[in-house]
Amino acid sequence: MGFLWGTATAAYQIEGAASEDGRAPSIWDTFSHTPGKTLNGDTGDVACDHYHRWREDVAAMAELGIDAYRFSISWSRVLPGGELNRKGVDFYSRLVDELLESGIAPVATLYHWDLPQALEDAGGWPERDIAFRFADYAAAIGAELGDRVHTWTTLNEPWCAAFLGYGSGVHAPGRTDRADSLAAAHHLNLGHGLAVRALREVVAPSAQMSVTLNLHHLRGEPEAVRRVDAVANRIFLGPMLGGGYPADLFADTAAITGWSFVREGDEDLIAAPIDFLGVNYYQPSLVVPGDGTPGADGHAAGEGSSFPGCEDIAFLPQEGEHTAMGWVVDASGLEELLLRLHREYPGTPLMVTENGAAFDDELVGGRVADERRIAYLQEHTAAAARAAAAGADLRGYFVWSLLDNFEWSYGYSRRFGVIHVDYATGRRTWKDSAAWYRDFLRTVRGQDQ
Ligand code: PNW
Repeated sequence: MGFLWGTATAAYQIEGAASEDGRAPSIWDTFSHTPGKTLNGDTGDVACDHYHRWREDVAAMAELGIDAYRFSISWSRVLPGGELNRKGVDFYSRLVDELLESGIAPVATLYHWDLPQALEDAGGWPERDIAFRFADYAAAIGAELGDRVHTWTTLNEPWCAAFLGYGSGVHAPGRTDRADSLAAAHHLNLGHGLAVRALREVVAPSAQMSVTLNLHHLRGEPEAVRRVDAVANRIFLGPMLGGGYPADLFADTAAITGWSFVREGDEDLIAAPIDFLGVNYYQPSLVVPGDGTPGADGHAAGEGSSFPGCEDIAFLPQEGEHTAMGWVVDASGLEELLLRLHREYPGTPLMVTENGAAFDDELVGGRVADERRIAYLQEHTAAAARAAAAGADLRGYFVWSLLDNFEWSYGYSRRFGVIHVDYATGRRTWKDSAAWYRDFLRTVRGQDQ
């Protein structure tokens, strides 16, 4: 497998068809339909209607000339009541066939935050049982697609699932209990390890296993950096890459939980070997001792905390250009992050599984002149290349996102796509950045030969 250039999406953000062909509700259906939870009350009911327009979307990917497409599978579409839903599985099976016929490698993520609501009703990620249900789901879908999908990612950004979902509550299911959020993180870790093992039993022996983390690249006061690093990064990196939980994490959060949910043997299960680590990067963070103002972390302020034990640490605004998310544009953070991983976790191949930016795009006369996005992608692909040249074992880079889509609690107000979507009609229009990416890939390939 050579270097993979690609684009990424996620099921709830693009598919729509929320109650079609036997799909059951997920926590994001419930959350987005709860007044006040998403901007303008936006939901993923229709989204980009990718469920019906997938053929057109794959054709666009072929025109872009990407090597690989990173998408996620909706758990509640394929296992709505615990039994395999043939129509739901067939959707992904057709998508995978079309990708392969177009010469595009499918990179499938099992969990991009859309937990079946029935499993949340049974307690959700703070309950241990869910890790085993997740492994059952992995085995079931792996048996269906494993002959054709050779690259698998268990979880997308478990930090967001645990701490935005159960800590600050700005993501589904919108719960705000710090002890629960730490238990959720552990059960996501456990689910990951169990799913890797379950997949290995049913998919091709050569299949690549991975997990994707949104690692926080931290700068600032060293003790603040250490503490945020523990609960944002090493809480996952440690156990998943075989080093177990960091001792400072347990000490820092002792007043919140006694971690009794970590049982003997769990760390061995979580450490199931993976073939590469997926890294999602958008911006660095600047942290210093602070007064614990909620929302000081630059994320929307919920009632709870998205960094348990770090309530007295402030996330400072950073100098420079900002995207429509309010995120600073700083590609040096990506280079430094990749080099840190190379240093601290040697021998773990890396893949940038998401990188991109939302800007206030305007569709004028059939064109979106998104030169700031082009500049962002140029700077970040260059930063990734510098890290690779300095020794990081980088295996791929995926732009977030192929299409404008449902940006979680921001609804449709934030546009990350290289392809513009008119939500009233579903119509797709290439932004200038899509043409840039196509030309960039042609140039890169020319240099490879
Ligand atoms: C990631 N944060 O989300 C997700 O994987 C995508 O689904 C999403 O559309 C994309 O990045 C852009 O936001 C994140 O608060 C959400 O640090 C929040 C954070 C990071 C990533």
